[in-house]
Amino acid sequence: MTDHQRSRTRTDSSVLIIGAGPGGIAVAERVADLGIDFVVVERAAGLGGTWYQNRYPGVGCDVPAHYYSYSTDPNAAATTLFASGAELRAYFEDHARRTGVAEHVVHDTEVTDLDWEDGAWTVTSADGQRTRHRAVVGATGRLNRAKVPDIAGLDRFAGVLAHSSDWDPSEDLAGKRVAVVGTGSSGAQIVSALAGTASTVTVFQRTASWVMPVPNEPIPEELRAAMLASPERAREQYRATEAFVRGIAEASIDPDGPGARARDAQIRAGLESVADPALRRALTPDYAIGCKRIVFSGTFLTAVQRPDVQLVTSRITEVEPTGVRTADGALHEADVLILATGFHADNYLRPIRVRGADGITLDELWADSFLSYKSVALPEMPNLFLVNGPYTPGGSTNVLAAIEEHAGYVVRLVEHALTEHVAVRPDTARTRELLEAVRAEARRTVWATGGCDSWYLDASGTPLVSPMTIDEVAADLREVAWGDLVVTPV
Ligand code: N01
Repeated sequence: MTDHQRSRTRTDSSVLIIGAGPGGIAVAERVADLGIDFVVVERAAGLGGTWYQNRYPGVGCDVPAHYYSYSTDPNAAATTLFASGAELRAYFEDHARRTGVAEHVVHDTEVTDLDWEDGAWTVTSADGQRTRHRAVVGATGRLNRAKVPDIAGLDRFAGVLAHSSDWDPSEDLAGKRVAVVGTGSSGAQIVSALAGTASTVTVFQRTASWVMPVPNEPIPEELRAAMLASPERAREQYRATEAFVRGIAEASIDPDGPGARARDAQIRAGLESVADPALRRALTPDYAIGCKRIVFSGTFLTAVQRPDVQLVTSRITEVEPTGVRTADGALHEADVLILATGFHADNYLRPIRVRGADGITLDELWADSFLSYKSVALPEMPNLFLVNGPYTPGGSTNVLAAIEEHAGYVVRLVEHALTEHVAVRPDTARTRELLEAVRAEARRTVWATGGCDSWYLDASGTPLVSPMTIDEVAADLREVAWGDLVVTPV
């Protein structure tokens, strides 16, 4: 962080955006284009959200870089098919600087309370500062509150212990005995990166993941140079990659289609390549492909076959000072323990305390279900909007593409609220009606019927992700359905 950033402070403004990750930057850029005054608050010291926060070994994105970028600014600088965390951080930082958004970000500021009072939001941060804003946009992301498992003895571990998202990259793992809990996307990336560097890697698998074995090929230098030289060529590449990714992503919601058959054949062929039948059996999930998010990795299945990598499927009973004890009685000694155990994916804006119209809180609003209008607005919460809110499309999709649609729509509502001096919120009954349709459809998808548990699901087992395609989201958000909204003067 520069001193310039450190000295910036938050002041009253028309719009406050919470989060300077991919979502917050997308919203800020559009608000700035309209000449509206705004501020972005970010709890971290830098830009990029998840890509700023996550520094674990091997961190990267499982959506190809040429598509995992803003459609107006494809990532031409990426050096590999799937960009590393560092390249993504650089991309989002660079985009925020070039668009001027970075100048509006106040770092190291964690919002704790949002209170709707006298036609505007009072925003309180952890340092006690309060500011007033006519509209607030929550762009807090979904996967940023670490889920630390409740394993006995964790606090007694004598070595280095960290959740994947809190990993300190200056930690040298060469020659260390590393234990990794979890085999989701993060765990698979960590194991792949450490195999051959650490002296041993022990990976604790509670549930196997289906793995799509796509190699992370370098981007040919001629293509990279052509994209850097020509925005038109970069956009062409974005579109081509978009078509490829959507084919795979949409297989989750059309499990009988040709896309799903091709996807499944590739996944099963990868598994067949595991030479040891016992290891292959251990790595074979007992639920439908696509039920949990598929792990995209061209290296994980190779890594777990190495002699210095051990896959442990016996249940963890306890962590002891020197290692991890499993139900079969074995103690797996380790110098380092990395918890790749996922996130509290149903937090959304929380733990921010939100108090809307007539004092209703977000926890009260969400007591039965995650009531939200088209993932972007909340009943009873005037002029509070979201990107990547509940029921954003899921399943190997490119969340950035959904975020762009959300940002465009939200900014239209913000502009209307500010120019007309009104408060905009969705009608509660209409929101409930629309949501029930989404939830009923989501309950028919593989995420709910595939025989697994995952971070897609709410406590009732209903997916919190929508089975809509990006095109359907775009069509749904093309026009503002004013009849669904309650608009009152402020
Ligand atoms: O987390 P996860 P993640 N004992 O929740 C296991 C995105 N992401 O950080 O399946 C033993 O998927 C748990 O086991 P089980 C991406 O969307 C993207 O890996 O619950 N094991 C599971 O194996 C991804 O889907 C990239 O039985 C325990 C693992 O920990 C999402 O983030 C990269 C346990 C958690 O898997 C989350 O991925 C990384 C316990 N007590 C992440 N508790 C990209 O490439 C949990 N587990 C974009």
